[in-house]
Amino acid sequence: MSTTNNFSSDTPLDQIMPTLERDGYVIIKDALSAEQITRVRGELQPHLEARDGVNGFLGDRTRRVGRLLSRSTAVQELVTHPLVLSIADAVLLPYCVRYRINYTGTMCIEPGETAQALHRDTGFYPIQNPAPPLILATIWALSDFTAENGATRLVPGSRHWTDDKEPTPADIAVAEMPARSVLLYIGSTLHGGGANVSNTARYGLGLHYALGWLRQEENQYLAVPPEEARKLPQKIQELLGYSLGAAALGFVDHQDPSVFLNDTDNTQAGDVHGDLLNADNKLKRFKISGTAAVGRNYFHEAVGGKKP
Ligand SMILES: O=C(O)CCC(=O)C(=O)O
Ligand SMILES: [Fe+2]
Repeated sequence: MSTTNNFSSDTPLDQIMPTLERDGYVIIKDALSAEQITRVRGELQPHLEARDGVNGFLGDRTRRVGRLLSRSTAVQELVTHPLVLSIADAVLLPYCVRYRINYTGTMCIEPGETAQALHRDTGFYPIQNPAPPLILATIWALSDFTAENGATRLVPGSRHWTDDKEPTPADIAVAEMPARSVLLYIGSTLHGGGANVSNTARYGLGLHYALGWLRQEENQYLAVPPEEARKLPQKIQELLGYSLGAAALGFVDHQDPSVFLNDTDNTQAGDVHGDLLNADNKLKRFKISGTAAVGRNYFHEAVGGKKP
C-alpha cells in the first residue's frame, strides 16, 4: 500500500500528532525549498562521490556519508526546522529535559540496490517493546521517493507491537513523497529502505533525535569537535550534546559543558545540575512493559545527607 499520512508544512501540530502517535510516522510536504536542496546536495556532493556502498544492512549500493553537521551548513537549517523541532519536543520532551542528535547520514540509494531489512532504529538499546519513544527519526527527501526508486517502507502501528510480532507484506506501507518532503517516524516503528529498480538514485538524508540520557548512535563529539561546535548556534551545540542531558548528566570538570565549550563565565562551576533538577523531576517516568513504575525521588531525605 502507498501511504496517505501526508500533511502540509503549515498544519498545526495538534493535527499531526494523533497520526504520528497511532501509525508511528507522518510525511510533511514542502518542508524545505528547492534552493535548500541545491545547497545541501552541493555541499555533500564531494563527500558522496568519495563514498561507495558500505555493507549488507547499510547497503552495498547506498552511498552513506555521516558527520553531516560538520560537512554542510545547509543541513544545520534542516536539523533546526521549526515544525520538526516542535514535533520532536512533543514526542521526546515528556521523557527527557533535552534531546540530542542521534544520527546524521545520507541514504543515497543507487539503482540496483535491494530492499533493506525492516528494523527498528531503537534496536541497539536493550529496551523491550512497546516502549515510550526513544528516537524521533527524520528522512528528508532530496529527490522524489517512489515505490520504484526505493522509497522507505514502514509498518504502520508497529511501534505498539511486542518484539516478537512479525509483519506480513500486507502490513507494509510505502512512503512515496515528492522531493522537499520530510518523513518523520518514531524510532520503534518497523521500517527499511526499499529496493531501487529505477534508473535514478533515491536521495534521502537522515537526521535522528534521541532522548538526552541515551548514548548517541553517531558520536557527535568526534563528528563535530569543540573547535567547530564553538562556532555553531547555541541550539545546535545543545543538540550535539554540548550541554547537560539531564541534571548532572554530561558535565565536564563539574561544570555545564556549554560553559566549558564556550569558555564563558565560571559562575556555574560546581553546579552540575544547572537549572534542570526541577524539570527532571517533572518528567514522565519511563515505564518498561511488565515492570511497575515507581515514583522518582532524587534525594531520599529519610536517610539524611546533603542536598544541593
Ligand atoms: O533509506 C531509507 O529509506 C531507510 C534507511 C534506514 O532505515 C536505516 O539505514 O536505518
Ligand atoms: Fe532505519
